[in-house]
Formats: sequence, C-alpha cells, structure tokens
Amino acid sequence: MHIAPSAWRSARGVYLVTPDEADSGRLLARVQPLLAAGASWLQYRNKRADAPLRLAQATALQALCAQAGVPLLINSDAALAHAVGAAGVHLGEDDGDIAAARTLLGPDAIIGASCYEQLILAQRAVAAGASYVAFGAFFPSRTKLTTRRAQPELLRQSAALGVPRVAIGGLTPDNAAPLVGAGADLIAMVSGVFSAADPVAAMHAYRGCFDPPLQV
Ligand code: TZP
Repeated sequence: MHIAPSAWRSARGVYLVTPDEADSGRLLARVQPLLAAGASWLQYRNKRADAPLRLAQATALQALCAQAGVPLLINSDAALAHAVGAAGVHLGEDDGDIAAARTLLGPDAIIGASCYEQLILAQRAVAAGASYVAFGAFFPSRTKLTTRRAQPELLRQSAALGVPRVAIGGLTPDNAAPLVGAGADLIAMVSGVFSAADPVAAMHAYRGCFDPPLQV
C-alpha cells in the first residue's frame, strides 16, 4: 500500500505492534477492531513464527490494513515487506541496512529504525534515509527483555531531526502521556493493548494521550 510521504511525515497517534500469535485467524480477529478503534499504524511483529507463517500472516494483515486505510509495517524484514506490498519496514540494529531497504522498497516507503537510548543512532538513521526513529524501552517491557533505557529528554533532543519520533517499551496510558508531551509523535505498544481486558478501551485511552485530540 502506498502512503503519501506527506501523510506519514505528520503521523501522530497509536502505533500498534502485534504480539507473537500463532493462530492467524485469532490474530486477524484481535487486530481488526483495533484498526477500527483508531490505530494510526500497525506493525506486524512475530518473533516465534517461521517464514511461511510470517508470509501468511503479513499477507492477511496487509489486506486488513489496506481496507482500513492503516499503514502496515513489517518488523525486521524488508523482503517480507516488499513481498506483501506493505507500507514499510521497521529495522532494529541487527536487521540490515537502511539504505538497502530503501533501494528495495522505494523512495516513498516508511522505513523506521530502532535507536534505543541514543541520539547518535537516530542522527545516523536519518542520514541513511530512515523515515522515522524509535526510542526505547522507556519502561520495563512485558514483551521484550530490554537493558537499554531511553529517557524522555531524547524525544526533545531529536525534534530537530524532522522525522516522526516513536516511543516504545512498557507504555501505559499514564506513562505515555508525558512522553507525548516530550515530543513523541507516535506511541507504540504490544501488551498495553493486546493484553488489556478490553483492548478497544485501551486503544481509546492511549489515543487520549494526544492533545490536540487525534482526528478520527
Ligand atoms: N522494542 C522495545 S520494547 C519492545 C520493543 C519491540 C516491546 C514493546 O512491548 P510492550 O508490551 O508495549 O512493552
């Protein structure tokens, strides 16, 4: 799905990241109402699936996202993003080269880079052609064991980079609001929504972190 750069450059809101879900039907059933509830972007992340399952799940999510008008990004795998026609890819430090992903996916693809707790990584990522930078973990995460702890100051310091800034890691509606205040354009989470008793209500609570309010 092609997303105009003018749209993703000004992106704000909830960047939902999928949990490791082996049951594809259940994955789609869990994601669908959350797209309708106002996820700005969806990232397909499944660290336990093998390649055929990841292809099947990414293909199905791409169809769902295209219908909902929500950009789909693929975690760690530019070739999979290319294969399913996703809007882009999210690359961690061991996931390969930003420039190579840009060549594969084209000038308008959304290419995100994990920058952990370091401004210098964000500066390098943008210089290499990243579309957005992600910092984290800001708080201990139930989903991923993290040792590097990002500070809110990083969000202020990275404003001058001129790309959307994503905050991730242990976010709750309460602790995410100050990160939005510090400059996070997108707040990303797995368990805060997917493990919530009422995931749609959780989505609304995260959306409430933004002021002025997000457009529907
Ligand atoms: N990168 C840093 S923390 C994290 C990732 C992928 C996991 C986020 O999940 P949760 O459940 O929102 O902490």
